[in-house]
Amino acid sequence: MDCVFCSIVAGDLPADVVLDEGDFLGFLDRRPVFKGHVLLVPRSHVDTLLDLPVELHAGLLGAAQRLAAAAVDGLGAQGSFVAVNNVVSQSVPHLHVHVVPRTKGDGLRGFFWPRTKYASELESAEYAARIVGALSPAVDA
Ligand code: DGP
Repeated sequence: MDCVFCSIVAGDLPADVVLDEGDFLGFLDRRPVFKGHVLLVPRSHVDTLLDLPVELHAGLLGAAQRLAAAAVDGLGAQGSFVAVNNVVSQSVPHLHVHVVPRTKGDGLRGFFWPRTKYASELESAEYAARIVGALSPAVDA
């Protein structure tokens, strides 16, 4: 399969690796939102978060949490933005968690997430009900 992140995992493409552990690899995004922006990937190829096997759920979140802490402790960021694009806005179809260092006044606020409003409490309740109706049961890891 021709996957750029699989090539980085395999060592066939260079990357600035910051986390190299059992099931996961973390490396610098080559086009960072801010310097120190990390991409965290599972070594085994899955396209999106929806495809991630349950046994990797906790490990992925734990690694993302530690990278978010390292952005603060290592880079002096005040916080971070942790995000996953699934299909839409996803340019590389190998699951990757963005860990972006954030500091107040860095310019990202407002640009990234334009907000809307519900027309009524009935409409918001309808949206909530549709999600609840489609939600799969929790699975024990
Ligand atoms: P997304 O748009 O959410 O799929 O983010 C994909 C990111 O991957 C994007 O910010 C640029 C980064 N990227 C793409 N190709 C490479 C690469 O070959 N090396 C590195 N380090 N990052 C890459």
